[in-house]
Amino acid sequence: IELELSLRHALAHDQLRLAYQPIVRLSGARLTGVEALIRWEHPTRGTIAPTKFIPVAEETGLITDLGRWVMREALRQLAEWRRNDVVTDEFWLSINVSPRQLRDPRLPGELAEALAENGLSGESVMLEITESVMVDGSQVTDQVMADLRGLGVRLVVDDFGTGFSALGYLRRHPVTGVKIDRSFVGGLGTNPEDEEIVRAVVAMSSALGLTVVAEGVQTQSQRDVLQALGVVYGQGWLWGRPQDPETFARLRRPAA
Ligand code: G
Ligand code: G
Ligand code: MN
Ligand code: NA
Repeated sequence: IELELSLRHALAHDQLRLAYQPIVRLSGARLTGVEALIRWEHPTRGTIAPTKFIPVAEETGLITDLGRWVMREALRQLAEWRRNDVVTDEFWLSINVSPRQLRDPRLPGELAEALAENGLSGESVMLEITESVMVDGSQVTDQVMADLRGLGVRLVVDDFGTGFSALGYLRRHPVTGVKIDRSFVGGLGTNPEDEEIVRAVVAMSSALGLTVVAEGVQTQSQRDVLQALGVVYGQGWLWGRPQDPETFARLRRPAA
C-alpha cells in the first residue's frame, strides 16, 4: 500500500524517467533500435528498481496509467530524435508491456493516438510481451494483439525460454519475434548447452518467420557465437547500458 501510494505520487510529480538501451544489428554492429526502461528517482529513497514496483503497479492496476505514461513519453522521445537526425527512419523503439496492459481493450487505440500525435507509424514500435500473456490466452488479449498488429506494431516475446515449454502458442498468436533471455547468452562460448538452446531457438524462429534478438550480450565472444548461430540482433552492455536520453543522443553525435 505504501509503495502504491508513493508510486502514484511519483507518476503525478515527475519522478519517473526512461532510460534507453541500444539494440544493434550484429553484422556491422549498426544501431537499429532502443529499449525503453523505466526508472524511478525517489527524492529520499534514491533509485527504486522496476523489478520492485512494476509488480505492484500490475497488482494494483496502476500499470494502466504508468504504461500510458511510458508509451507517450517514449514516442515523444523517438519523434524528437528523428527530428534532430539522431536516429534513422528504420530505427525502432521497444516498449515493455505487462499482461494487464494487454488485457485492456483501450490499448491499441491509445497507442494509435500517441503515434499519430508524434507523426510516427506503428512499424517504428516493438512491444515486448511476456510468455505468460500467451499461455493465459484470454480472448480480450487475443483481440488486443491482433489490433496492435493491425497498426503495424511488432510484438516480441521477452525473456524467451524462461517461462513455459509449450511452443505452440508462438503459432497461435500474432507475434513477430522473440528475445532470447540473457540467462542463455551468458554461457555462450563456455557452456555447450546454452549454445544448443540458442541454435534451437534460431531454427524454430526461422521456421516460423520470427525475428530473434539476443539480450544480455556482454562480450565480443558471445557476440561472435550469436552471429555464427544466425541471430540477427543483439542488446547488452557490450554496446551500451541503459542510458538517459541526453547521453544517448550525445553518443550518436560524435563531437566535431
Ligand atoms: O533495466 P531493468 O532493471 O530496468 O529492467 C527490469 C525489468 O523491468 C525488466 O524485466 C523490464 O521488462 C521491466 N520493465 C522496465 N521498464 C518497464 C516498463 O516500462 N513497463 C513494464 N511493464 N516493465 C518494465
Ligand atoms: O527483462 P527485460 O529484458 O525487459 O529487461 C532488461 C534488463 O536487462 C534490464 O534490467 C537491463 O538493465 C538488463 N540488462 C541489459 N543488458 C544487460 C547485460 O548485458 N547484462 C546484464 N546482466 N543485464 C543487462
Ligand atoms: Mn524487455
Ligand atoms: Na529480459
